[in-house]
Amino acid sequence: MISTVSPRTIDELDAATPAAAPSAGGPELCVVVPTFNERDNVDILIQRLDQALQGIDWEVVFVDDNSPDGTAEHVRALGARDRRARCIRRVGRRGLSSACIEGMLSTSAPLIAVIDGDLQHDESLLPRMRDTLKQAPGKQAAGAQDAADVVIASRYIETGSPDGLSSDRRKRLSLFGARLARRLVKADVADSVSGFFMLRRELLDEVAPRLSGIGTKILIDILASAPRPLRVVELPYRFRARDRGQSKLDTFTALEYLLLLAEKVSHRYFSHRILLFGIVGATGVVVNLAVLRLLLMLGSVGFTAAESVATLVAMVSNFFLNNMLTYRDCRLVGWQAVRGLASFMGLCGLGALTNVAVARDVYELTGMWLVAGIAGAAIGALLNYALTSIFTWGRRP
Ligand SMILES: Nc1nc2c(ncn2[C@@H]2O[C@H](COP(=O)(O)OP(=O)(O)OP(=O)(O)O)[C@@H](O)[C@H]2O)c(=O)[nH]1
Ligand SMILES: [Mg+2]
Repeated sequence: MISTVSPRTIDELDAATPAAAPSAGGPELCVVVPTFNERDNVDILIQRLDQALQGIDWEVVFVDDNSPDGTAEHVRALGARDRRARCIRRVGRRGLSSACIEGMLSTSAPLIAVIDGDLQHDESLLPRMRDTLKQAPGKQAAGAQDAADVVIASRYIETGSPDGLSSDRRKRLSLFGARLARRLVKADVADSVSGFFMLRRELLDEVAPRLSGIGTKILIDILASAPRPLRVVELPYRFRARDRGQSKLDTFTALEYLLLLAEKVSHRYFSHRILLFGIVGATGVVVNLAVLRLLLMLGSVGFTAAESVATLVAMVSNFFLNNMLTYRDCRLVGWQAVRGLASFMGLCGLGALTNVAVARDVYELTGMWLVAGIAGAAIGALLNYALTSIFTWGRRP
């Protein structure tokens, strides 16, 4: 069901709603909205929330990754007049899931909903989602034994529909993603890739330390991180088409999704970053050899010069690939990228020295060149990963 909203202005809402006088305690419901370049959708979303959530004490938290279109400033200006609207502005960070996590952790409301900021989710479902979560144990629908932990707005049950997805390919991918998750993680639900759901804050507190926060599928992250079987209820809804603004999905979104599933299935023994760093390192070896071969074929430089140039080219290529893939959520741009490249090359130089020193020692100890070579390369690569993670991209390894 697509809701229609009378186009009241925010100023009219200020006058018409009891927004300035919330209850003495905190709000009952917090609606978390991740945004990147959604300025034109903010007012309409708040109007629709205002209409849908009559009689409920709610707040909305926009988590904006420093959108160039000024979404954060716009929300702040609204927040100055309506204390239900808050904004977390993240600088130098990107990522839908991690934005949702920060927004959810920022509230003290007992019920937390996550909804997209592009108006594709049907906010008129929120009261039913809240009622379902608030139902006392024993009063659930037949079959269920306890109050729900999570309520998911689902496109893949009963009257639900994914029709608003922009193409048939997107629809197929979305359904495939949901089925894959159903098989691989503890998520026996029809629409585990939904970005529209509501949960109790106790569940959030339980799972928060285990969340991966990569990519866009925060619901799967939550379902797969729960230490106990969850009581999940799905309510059907029709996904709307996007009217304003642009989709932020790109070719890496699918890769991030697979990495999230792999991290969840392996119970975090495997870190998506170290895997990507390793893959990029392997491409670096190919680049190094290809450039070396090319320069030797051209015949204009000797071997040492050719190998030096090839190593430099491989380092530069590794830096940019890591910046684009491994550290996509905190990508360095402009002068930061130039500084990052310098620090990456310096630290990789340190890794190379360590590689040689370890290999030499192991060779002296064992006399086995292959073991020595592998030991040196492994220690050097781990050191590169740890040091560049901390000093180049400012992340925990
Ligand atoms: N904070 C933050 N929000 C994001 C980011 N990427 C997307 N969003 C927001 O997350 C919501 C969903 O993003 P969309 O790009 O519309 O993705 P989608 O709805 O799955 O895909 P479409 O069907 O193509 O629109 C929107 O409100 C976006 O503004 C991000 O990197 N950081
Ligand atoms: Mg969208």
